[in-house]
Amino acid sequence: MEKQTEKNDVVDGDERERDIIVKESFSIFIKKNLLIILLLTALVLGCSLGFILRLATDIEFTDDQVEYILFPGVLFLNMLKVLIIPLIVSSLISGMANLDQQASGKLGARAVIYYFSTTAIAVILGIIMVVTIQPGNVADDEDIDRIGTSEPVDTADAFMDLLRNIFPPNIVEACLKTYKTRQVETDDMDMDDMNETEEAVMYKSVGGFEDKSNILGIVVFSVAFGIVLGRMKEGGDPLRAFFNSLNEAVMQLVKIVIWVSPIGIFFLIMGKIIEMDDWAKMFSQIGMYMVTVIAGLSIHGIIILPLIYFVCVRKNPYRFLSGVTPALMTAFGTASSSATLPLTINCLEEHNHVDKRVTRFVLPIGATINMDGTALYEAVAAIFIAQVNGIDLDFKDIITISITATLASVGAAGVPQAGLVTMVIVLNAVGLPAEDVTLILVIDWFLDRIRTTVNVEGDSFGAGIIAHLCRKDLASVDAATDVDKLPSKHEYTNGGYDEPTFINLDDDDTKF
Ligand code: 7O9
Repeated sequence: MEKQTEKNDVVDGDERERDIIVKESFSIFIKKNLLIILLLTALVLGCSLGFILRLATDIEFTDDQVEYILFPGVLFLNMLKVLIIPLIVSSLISGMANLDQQASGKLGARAVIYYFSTTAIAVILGIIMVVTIQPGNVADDEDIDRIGTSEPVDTADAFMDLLRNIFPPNIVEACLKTYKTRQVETDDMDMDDMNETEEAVMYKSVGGFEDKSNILGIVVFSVAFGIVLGRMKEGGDPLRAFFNSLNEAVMQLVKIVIWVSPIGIFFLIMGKIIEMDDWAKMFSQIGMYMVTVIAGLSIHGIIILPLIYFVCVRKNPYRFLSGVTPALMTAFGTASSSATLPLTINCLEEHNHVDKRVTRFVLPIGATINMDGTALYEAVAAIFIAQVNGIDLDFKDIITISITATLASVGAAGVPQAGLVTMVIVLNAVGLPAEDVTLILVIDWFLDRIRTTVNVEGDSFGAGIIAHLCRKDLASVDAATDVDKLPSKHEYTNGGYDEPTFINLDDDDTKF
């Protein structure tokens, strides 16, 4: 009898324990996924409400009203954007300064290899898609609405602007202004500094600073600063501590702003859907083009990038992706990989436990130069425009498009008003009519969201892959620095370094 009760007690205890475990794991599940649930709700609600307001009611929204609807979303965007400069400066400097020269060299080299190879794969995939689907041969130039105008671009000027922006003359000015050379019409008949176009309109290159942060300049300066700081001995300690602490503080702000993202994205998506032109008309005009771009981006994002991750890391890529879902959704909602950067860093560090030295180093650079989606898009768009105009491209042209589309995606952040400018550069390179970018602008706001999502996904996988490939170098940097800093053996009461906790960065937030 007694034994029985005892047994029951044990069973009861087990059940209670299991109950507690179930409840705990449920609350952990909700806690872990609350943001994703809120973001999904925001996306779905934003889309459906937008469509309902557009289609099911007769309300004609004025521009002012659309602006009011977008307003909370714009505030959210500002909250993200205000973090970017402090975030990239402190991340890059502290990331580089906490690595030794050898480790940062290896990390950098692997990052560059990853960026170039994935971007090249994206471009090739885009070209295969557009050549097989032939979206331009079902569409007729005359039938497509054109919006906006295209500005003449001089490729050499754009390239020199890029270099000028990489090496800014003043770091404070770089936070506010970017250098840009414009082509302005001129009546001046001095032939020396004029370029003649086919319409015999005279243009003259005029350069100057325009209001836009020169991110590329800030990134390059921060990397250089971080490398030098990493090589300094004790003399660099105060600055290292300062930038580590600044970075930690900015990341705390990021954690707060993240919780505003569902509200921001709800209004951004709803406003955009209300604002958009007649969807059916647009689809009938360039529907196949949309299908080609979306199919290419999907194959790259759902098959190729995960496959590359699996081959390099041998872990489930989709599980990795689920950790960065909030960043991917924000990328879709904001159409800006720079505004998404704070979330990307947070997701990779908090959910996927990617080494902080890797995320801090690789992600700001990835957000600036690694744009797989953009490269794929530009290649597809250029060949689409050729098809619409009935222009045959030979193999040499296709190679030129691949190279310029890759370079355009790398340099986009350094060229002001990049979207259009880089597209025009790709078109100019193979002699396609530059004013035809206006054919595809109608749908650009939508395709931009998808390619931005792929851009952010490429950056995230890149960080995961590089962290995996460099894990041994990082561990040896840990061992070298931390063993030095640890108290000598006799100060331990438990007898030494049995627990190599210093190698595990995940639960040591104070390390940097
Ligand atoms: C897309 F790293 C950061 F956060 F510092 C950073 C800041 C600004 C990185 C990049 C930029 C930046 O200015 N990027 C930029 C990107 C500028 C102009 C055009 C583009 C291309 O944008 C993509 C596209 O249109 O395909 C896309 N919208 O990834 O943001």
